[in-house]
Amino acid sequence: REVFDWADPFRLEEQLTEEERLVATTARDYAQDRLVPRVVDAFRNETTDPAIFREMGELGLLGPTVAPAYGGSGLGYVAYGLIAREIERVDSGYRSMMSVQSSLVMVPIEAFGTEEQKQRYLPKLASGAWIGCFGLTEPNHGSDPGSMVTRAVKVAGGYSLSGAKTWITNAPIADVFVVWAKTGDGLIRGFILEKGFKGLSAPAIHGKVGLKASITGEIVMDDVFVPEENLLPGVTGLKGPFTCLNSARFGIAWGALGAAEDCYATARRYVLDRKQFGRPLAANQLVQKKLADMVTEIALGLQGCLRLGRMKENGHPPVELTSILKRNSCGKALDIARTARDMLGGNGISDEFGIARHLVNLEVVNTYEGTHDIHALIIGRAATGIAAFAT
Ligand code: TGC
Ligand code: FAD
Repeated sequence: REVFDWADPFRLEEQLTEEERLVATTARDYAQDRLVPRVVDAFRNETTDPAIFREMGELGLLGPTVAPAYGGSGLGYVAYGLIAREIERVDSGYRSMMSVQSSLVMVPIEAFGTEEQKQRYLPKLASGAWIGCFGLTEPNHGSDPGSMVTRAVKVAGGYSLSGAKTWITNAPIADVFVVWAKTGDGLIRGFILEKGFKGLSAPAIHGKVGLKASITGEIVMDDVFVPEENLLPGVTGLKGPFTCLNSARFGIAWGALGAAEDCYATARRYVLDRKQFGRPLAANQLVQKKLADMVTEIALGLQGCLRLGRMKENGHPPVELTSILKRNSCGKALDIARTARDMLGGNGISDEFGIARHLVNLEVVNTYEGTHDIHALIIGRAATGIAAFAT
């Protein structure tokens, strides 16, 4: 009979195209060879190496859904998911850096920008020469971005932006800022700001307990003049930022499972090697059940991600499918990381084994891009027709 593959039970690999397999191998080799050696130190010391963007850009890992005419690779959504999975197998912070650049900055410029904006920004973002960030969340408006108070007042030749965004990935090292603000008519519009614009600053937020290899900051705007040509003309309303989030949340659904796979593989190896009471920990029924639960959730979750990726490549599936998978992957990955941490006993607490780092990272991943419960409410609204979060 055919042999069970503990690392790929449903043979995801076989369901990929030749090109997708190549992308996954490229991303995995890069992540294992270049990111693994850096991650413990980066996490311990809260350092983010901006060179990572250029390295990823050289390998074509940035903007995989963006057209080659603008420097993207045009490989598609499954390729994007596979990249996220391989990078997050090492650390969610590195995936965060990549997915903000690819989905939250490049996607809106390609989808809603002018030809001039696409030519000016996308090739430099794709190569990693420029780093991007995405400002939606405000100090008093996180799950409810529609209530944002950042304002864009029309002035001669452009707009004057005032307000503050917080918890913004990449902000302190960003060259390009995609910022969402309300204009005089109360509509949300997207603006592209550049480092050095007068009145714009991006102080770092320190003291995070998770995602420490990825720098986070605020975006503070004090009457920042933004020329008319830096307005994203192609969209108004929450549809703008949510279109970007659809793409990033899809990547997170794959990425969180990459982190879960690393926890599962580490725990499996550990319980096979480690002996207590005269035999391997893996010989105990309780331990085997934990591994069985892990591989079941990972394998089913990845099949869901692949299915949604194919649907996205063939059309516009309901956005609630992304909520199902973002929520499921993050919640299940968190459970898996907690269980794996326990299976390593005291060693599970050491950052040398990576599991505790995945665990605290996944707490963040479960929160950003829509919390676990907010995605439940999005799915619940679609299932019932009643919006539980509306007044
Ligand atoms: P709602 O009435 O549902 O929608 C308003 C308008 O938006 C449209 N829309 C979407 N369009 C495209 N894609 C989607 N997923 C969309 N969802 C909604 C909708 O059709 C409507 O358009 P129109 O033309 O009719 O006006 O808006 P609501 O205010 O009721 O929404 C509530 C809720 C809870 C669903 C929403 O606010 C939400 O998703 N909140 C979560 C906020 C969030 O995810 N923030 C993420 C910030 S970015 C981030 O975390 C980056 S971390 C990245 C990293 O480091 O990796
Ligand atoms: P709140 O919205 O205040 O929620 C607090 C709690 O209340 C949560 O449990 C939530 O589920 C619950 N809750 C809220 N409303 C309801 C309701 N109606 N019913 C039931 N429960 C509810 N944002 C960006 O714009 N760009 C970024 O690059 C970015 N990067 C981030 C990086 C990090 C490290 C972190 C931590 C966050 C980042 N965020 C970013 C912000 C992130 O998207 C928000 O933290 C997230 O959307 C939640 O918003 P909040 O923190 O204001 O929590």
